[in-house]
Amino acid sequence: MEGFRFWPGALSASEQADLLARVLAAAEDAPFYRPVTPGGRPFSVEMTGMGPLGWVSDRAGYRYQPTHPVTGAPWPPIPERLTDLWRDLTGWPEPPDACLVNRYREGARMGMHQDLDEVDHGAPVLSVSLGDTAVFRIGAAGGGPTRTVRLASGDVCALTGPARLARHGIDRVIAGSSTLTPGGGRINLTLRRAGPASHQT
Ligand code: MD6
Ligand code: FE
Repeated sequence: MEGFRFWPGALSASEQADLLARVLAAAEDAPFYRPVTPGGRPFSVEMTGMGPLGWVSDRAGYRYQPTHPVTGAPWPPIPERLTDLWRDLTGWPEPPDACLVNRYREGARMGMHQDLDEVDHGAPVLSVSLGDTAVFRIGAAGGGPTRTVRLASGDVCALTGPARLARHGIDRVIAGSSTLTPGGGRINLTLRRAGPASHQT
């Protein structure tokens, strides 16, 4: 699919371990929590975030906000390694202002969706996978056939240009496929430009 970019093995084993340690340290201040859909159904995925804005979902809807919904504190900063990766791989002129952190434990999955809550749908979304391999499903924004891509620990992919509004989700996570995460499971990081570009007001 044009605009779907994939960099398998972008992060070495030591880079993965270093990044995971930084994310878990951030999650001590901004703990993983389980959001609910606007209809009140709990997600099977646990979430937290880093950066000026974080994506949240609750009875009031989906949105980005500057504080953690449980602690009320600002989100911790995005590690520099991730903003460097964003710059090097996407070439986007502005740094990411949100990094959503998804944690998949036994049986967690994510239904097909489009990422629509960002102001500028022209900016890419960059995804970094850590831990167990996921079966990622993707299809065109307007519907039709879908295909799957396995996302293993250290793989990076992006939705850019014509694929930015592609429908996508996680069918399942293959338990035991990686030993990176303590207690198993998968952590996915998605870097975004959520708010308006800084040259706009
Ligand atoms: C996940 N990823 O990999 C879920 N969104 O756990 C996403 O929802 C996603 O991988 C936008 C762009 C890339 C993604
Ligand atoms: Fe998404």
